[in-house]
Amino acid sequence: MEYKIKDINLASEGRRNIDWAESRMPVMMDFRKKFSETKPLAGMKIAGCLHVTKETAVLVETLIAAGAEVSWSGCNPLSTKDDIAAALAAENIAVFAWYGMSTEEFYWAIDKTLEMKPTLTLDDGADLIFRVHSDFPEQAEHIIGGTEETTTGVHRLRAMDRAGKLLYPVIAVNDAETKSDFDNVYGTGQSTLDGILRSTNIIIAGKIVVIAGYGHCGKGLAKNASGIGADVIITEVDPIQALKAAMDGFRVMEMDDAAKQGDLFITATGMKDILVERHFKVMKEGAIVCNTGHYDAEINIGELEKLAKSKREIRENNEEYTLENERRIYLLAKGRLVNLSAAEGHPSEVMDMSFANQLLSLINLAQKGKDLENKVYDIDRKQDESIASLKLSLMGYKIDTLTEEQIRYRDAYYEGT
Ligand code: NRN
Repeated sequence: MEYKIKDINLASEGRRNIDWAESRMPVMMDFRKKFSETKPLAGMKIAGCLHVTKETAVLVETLIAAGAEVSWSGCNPLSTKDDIAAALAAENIAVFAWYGMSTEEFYWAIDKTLEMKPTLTLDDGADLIFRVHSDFPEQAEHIIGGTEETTTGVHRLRAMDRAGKLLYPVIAVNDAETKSDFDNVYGTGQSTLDGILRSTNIIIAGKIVVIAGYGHCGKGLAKNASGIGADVIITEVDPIQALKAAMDGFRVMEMDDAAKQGDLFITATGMKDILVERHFKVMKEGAIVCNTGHYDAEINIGELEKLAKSKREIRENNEEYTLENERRIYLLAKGRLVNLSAAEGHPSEVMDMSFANQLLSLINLAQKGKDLENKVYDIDRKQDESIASLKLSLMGYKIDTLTEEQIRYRDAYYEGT
């Protein structure tokens, strides 16, 4: 099987990391046992474009156990874990991913995965599905459907759907409650701080931490940062999310004001130009800026470069910019999502549910995708409930169930207090 990775000699380290992830992903391992018997993905060819991490490897090997043929690329030039890519290649899996890809190499890798003429696509950020629509529309003929992992990707696909441009149906895996209420909140809340700590080793306690965006990711991040002693400021454009931040006890203000106060800035908006020239100009000496959104457009690096009279890499994933005003600003992971570029992404326990949604969504597409329209579909709530129930029982929890009488009461309208 053809593959292109950094170094096959990293395979044994990667395999140990995948074994570690498997021990923390009981839902996926339960499904792997079940579906390796029934092979619901038999005959399916899946092109995947999603961060090559130890958790993704568990998803890839489960898709294969369920009968699929798989070809994989990473969905960010700085997020591939080379030991994991090596471990997959050593299993004869077609993987085209390495840390530090150029933009050209990034799209070359996506195109390589399309050579298999997939029947299903799996995306994180919609770069693969976009590539099919822009460069290989004829491939849509044999693609039954696709799935999308992340908020930004779903946002882009819903825009395509509204414009009537989708060439095949897509399932919004991100919007499953057992994905976004866990991965985006608890996962991002922890993995972003993980990336920041690995690249700076600063103390968070006592620091003024400015978080741009109070969506699922920003909420988890604000809770975790304040939990270890940060003084959190939230910036937002949505009045409802901003009000929630205020009621959750966080300071809320415009970025123009926060820029003067912050010690550490984290963007989690999915929007471009959150931190720009006028903000860099007023930041304190030693301010640290990073992004945890999918794309690197949130911090305007071009404007930071313009203001700098010099720069150097002071630590791995940590660049020191010295501005004309002699103040220094530190940019982490070149403005790319810091949790996956400077750390290992979310912990396995939350990816267990995100990827269970990927797995079940792909099986649904394989079985019923041909009858769907070319639009964005939400996860069926039954799927969310089944994943949550399985996760709970595997964690050793039992919960109550409604009696027949209670069900009648719930569904009736005539019974009052
Ligand atoms: N460890 C991980 N492996 C991981 N952490 C976060 N993500 C990961 N993917 C594979 C993705 C989340 O699901 C990044 C996406 O942007 C987010 O939706």
